[in-house]
Amino acid sequence: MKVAIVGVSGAVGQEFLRILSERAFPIDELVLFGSERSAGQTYMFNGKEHVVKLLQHNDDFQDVDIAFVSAGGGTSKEFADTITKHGAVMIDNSSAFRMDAEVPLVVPECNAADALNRPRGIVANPNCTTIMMVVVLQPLEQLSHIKRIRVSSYQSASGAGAAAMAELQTQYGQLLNGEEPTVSRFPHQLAYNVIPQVDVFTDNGYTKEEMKMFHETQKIMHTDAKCSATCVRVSSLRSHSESVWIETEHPITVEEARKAIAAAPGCTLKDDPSQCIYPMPLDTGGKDDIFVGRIRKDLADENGLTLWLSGDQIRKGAALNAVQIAEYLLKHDERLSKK
Ligand code: 11C
Repeated sequence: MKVAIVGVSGAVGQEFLRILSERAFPIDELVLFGSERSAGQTYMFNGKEHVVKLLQHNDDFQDVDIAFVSAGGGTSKEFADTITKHGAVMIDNSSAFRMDAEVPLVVPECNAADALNRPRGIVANPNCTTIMMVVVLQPLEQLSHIKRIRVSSYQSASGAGAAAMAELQTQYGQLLNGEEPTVSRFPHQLAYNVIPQVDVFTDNGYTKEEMKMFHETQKIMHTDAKCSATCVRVSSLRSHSESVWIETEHPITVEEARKAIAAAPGCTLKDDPSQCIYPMPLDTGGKDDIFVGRIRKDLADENGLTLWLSGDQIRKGAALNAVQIAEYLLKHDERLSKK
């Protein structure tokens, strides 16, 4: 099995190295690709040094079976043909192809089998905020169809990449020293602040991040549920959290919801308000599951349920989900399962 990582120097690229190693993903050969800035850098993988190659339009992907790509939408669009033309499966972490009708958008806990039908050779990995929510909503959808979703997100600096995480940490240091904080990765200072904007605004007053939650949720869950989101950047470093209200066709009790979430793959129930136990980003960073708590009836809607979730945006929100897609393909894809 020959595996490529494109964009290995970024926060998600680095997480790919850790997760592939931790999960003992079967790799005979690993090739790393990056931009001119990172070409020539070296990274260790399973005790062996690997040099980052410059991503170019050539035949470097000739024998690659699976390419994990996390280098931004522009790079994904520009290099998709180069990566897939010899048969490599491109698992793309950018938003470039997510809503393309010929590209499946996959969260294995919801729609793993969609990954088997990929006319363009591409499987898209959804937006992190969407992934976390659908992993938790899927078991509730089994109890009663979810008609409407309202969500407010609390997104950490990690969503904007490694440089943004560094900027947040630098800002705290600068402010402690009485210096003017450097602001370049977010529209405003993030330290000691919350910013009700993730990504840019669209014509309807919602941001692109909020519209991703609307459209991607429908595609992944094969549902007509409408999701209305307010996405907010907060000053946690890693792990996104979300406050979610759902309206279902029939009422779901809190106990039913707790039981379903506790049994669902990819979810951990952490819900004991009497002991102040609920998920928090400080605890969920570095973990694989999405943690769920504060499950309660919605006081404003008798068919409504409300809950809180938190999960590591770089792991399940990005690299882990992509590796799980690849693991599914190794088991079920006609060509890859024979390797
Ligand atoms: C953030 N969710 O927290 C974004 C990052 O569509 O893959 C991921 C953007 C995407 O800033």
